[in-house]
Amino acid sequence: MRFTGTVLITGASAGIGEACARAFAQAGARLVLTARRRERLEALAAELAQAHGTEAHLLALDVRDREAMLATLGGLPAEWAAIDVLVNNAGLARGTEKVQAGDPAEWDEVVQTNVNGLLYATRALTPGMVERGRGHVINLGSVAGHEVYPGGAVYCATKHAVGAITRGLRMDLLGTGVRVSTVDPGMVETEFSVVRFRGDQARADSVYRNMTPLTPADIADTVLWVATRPPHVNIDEIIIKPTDQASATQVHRTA
Ligand code: NDP
Ligand code: 8X3
Repeated sequence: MRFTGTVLITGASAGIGEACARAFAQAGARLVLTARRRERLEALAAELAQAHGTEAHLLALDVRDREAMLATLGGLPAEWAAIDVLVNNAGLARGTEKVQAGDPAEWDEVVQTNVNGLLYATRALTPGMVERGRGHVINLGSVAGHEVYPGGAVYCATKHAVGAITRGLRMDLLGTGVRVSTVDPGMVETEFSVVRFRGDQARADSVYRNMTPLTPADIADTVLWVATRPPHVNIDEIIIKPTDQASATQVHRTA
């Protein structure tokens, strides 16, 4: 698949965001890569420049920082300002505690990242898309936006919110030529579970034990496919799960 436009990806330093950067680079895109860990973005950009001659603009940004997000993404240098695709990917979960035992500071982190951050990027970049009469917002939702599971109330609430924002934004942008999609994965092996379990690698590994999860490249391939449909085609939403997963709580394991 070829794609020669400019793509801005939040959370490009790891997992699905990093894989999206690789997929779009291979397709021929120019990239604006954002995350907090600048050194990871620098290493990725150097690798993609070498492999594909990819041009990249790097931004160390915390998506929860409203002022920085609006000012930085709203004021991109002229040669990077015309974003064709925004991939709203930065996100996380924290723990699986019941609400009555949860940590409100962690709820703030999850809600502010998964919901507010997505809204700030969208608010900063969609006016330019409307002005140009084209553009595409692709959100990373989740099966957690379609189901709720024990210990997942807050994370699932944020991903339900991503689904609602996706649908509402599509209505708001109707008639502008700007497309809005959500790609909603099940289990993908990334740093997601290490982050969720606060650095406990063994617990994170157990999530994917004796089953075959999706890879970040599987999701990136889907995001690239969504972005490369003809301009009159809007893929509203895709749910993509491992063959070994039937629902958020039903996973086939070989042992
Ligand atoms: P990773 O933990 O591997 O990557 C998360 C990315 O988000 C990192 O690049 C991280 O960058 C960035 N990020 C997190 N918080 C912030 C912040 N405050 N500001 C800026 N960037 C931030 O997870 P995944 O790749 O798995 O997750 C990507 C998206 O996919 C998330 O929205 C997640 O909810 C969703 N998803 C994941 C699934 C899975 O099973 N893995 C399934 C369904 C959906 P840095 O730390 O450098 O800032
Ligand atoms: C991540 C998948 O099932 O851990 O969105 O919520 S799950």
